[in-house]
Amino acid sequence: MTTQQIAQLFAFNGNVLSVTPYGDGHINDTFLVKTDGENSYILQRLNTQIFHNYKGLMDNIQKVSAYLAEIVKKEGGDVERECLTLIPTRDNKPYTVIGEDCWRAYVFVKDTTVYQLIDSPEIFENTGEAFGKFIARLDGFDASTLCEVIPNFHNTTDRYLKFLKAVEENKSGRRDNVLKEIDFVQKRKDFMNIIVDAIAKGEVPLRVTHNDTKLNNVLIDKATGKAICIIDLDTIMPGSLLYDFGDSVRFGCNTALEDEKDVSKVSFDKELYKAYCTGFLRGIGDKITQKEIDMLHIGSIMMTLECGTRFLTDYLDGDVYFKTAYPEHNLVRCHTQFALVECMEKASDEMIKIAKNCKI
Ligand code: ADP
Ligand code: GN1
Ligand code: MG
Repeated sequence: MTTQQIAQLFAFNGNVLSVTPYGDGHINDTFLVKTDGENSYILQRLNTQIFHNYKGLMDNIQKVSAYLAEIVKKEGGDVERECLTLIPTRDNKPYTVIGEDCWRAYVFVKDTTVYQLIDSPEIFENTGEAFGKFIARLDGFDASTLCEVIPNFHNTTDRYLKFLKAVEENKSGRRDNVLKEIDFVQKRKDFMNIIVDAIAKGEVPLRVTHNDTKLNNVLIDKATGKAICIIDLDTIMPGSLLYDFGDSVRFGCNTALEDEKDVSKVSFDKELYKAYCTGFLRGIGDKITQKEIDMLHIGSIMMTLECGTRFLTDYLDGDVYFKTAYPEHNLVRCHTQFALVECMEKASDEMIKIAKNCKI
């Protein structure tokens, strides 16, 4: 079936005029559907190789979106712009399965943009506030009703073991190219246990978290610069706030793109870090604990190290997880992440001070 035919299966208003590839996600295939009606729509093919339990995933999204929509409604907000709105199929199902693929659709939130790179502290502060608020709003949501879409997603102890397995198996035959990178991770083996251990000891709480808080997963209103809608809810599950905070910092405080080939362009922007901390702490309000504030810099380094290690693992496995545009793409991504880890390690005393001073 063509994407045009698949689009016809959903209860869109108006006739479908065009279906074109859209966005920069690494996992799903996203299309923009234009119609002769008032709205445009997002059509997505979920990556079922990664999201085996797409039923559980879609249940999570429905529950969380409905919960958030109620809150936004009570606060007098605009639900269609501030929340993801799923469009059912014409036979009223939340998604449709065609062969091995699962397809779903959302209202396209108009007059917004996403950033791959940011240099405006103000917009980044707004983003931090939106993600902080997102966690605060979900504070009362019963985490036990959510399925764990990808088990051990941010369990960095487990990520380290998976990395070792990939090194050992060397499925791609590329191991000898990356001995320096392998050593980089191995030197940080103990560090990778810090958050996992803190959760196990009850020092850091498990919450309902987004788990994929990079900048292109939040829609920014073109007119106001406000971060109005958090998208890509596929990985909503119990997790730590340190993961959500850290992943935004990983992506947003890097002065280079995630796949910049010239690593000398990578640096850690402290002004943007301060902006994100300010916004995030304002958004989350009193829901954050002192221990979490004290560990925000660790979350940032951890998510960057985890992401670089995942890119390296995928490179060793033969590029089977992340979408790649050319053979060394995962290695290029790994290099930007490891360069950023080094910058953050050097800046960590300042990062601690910044978080302390941003506390309200
Ligand atoms: P992936 O999981 O592959 O990253 P996303 O759900 O993040 O997929 O979608 C990819 C891109 O599509 C986003 O970065 C954003 O630019 C755009 N997008 C997704 N949903 C919407 C929406 N409801 N309204 C406007 N743009 C959207
Ligand atoms: C993937 O789907 P997308 O592009 O928003 C990945 C994240 C990584 C990110 C790196 C389900 O996010 O975990 O941090 O790429 N999502 C999944 O850019 O693995
Ligand atoms: Mg995304």
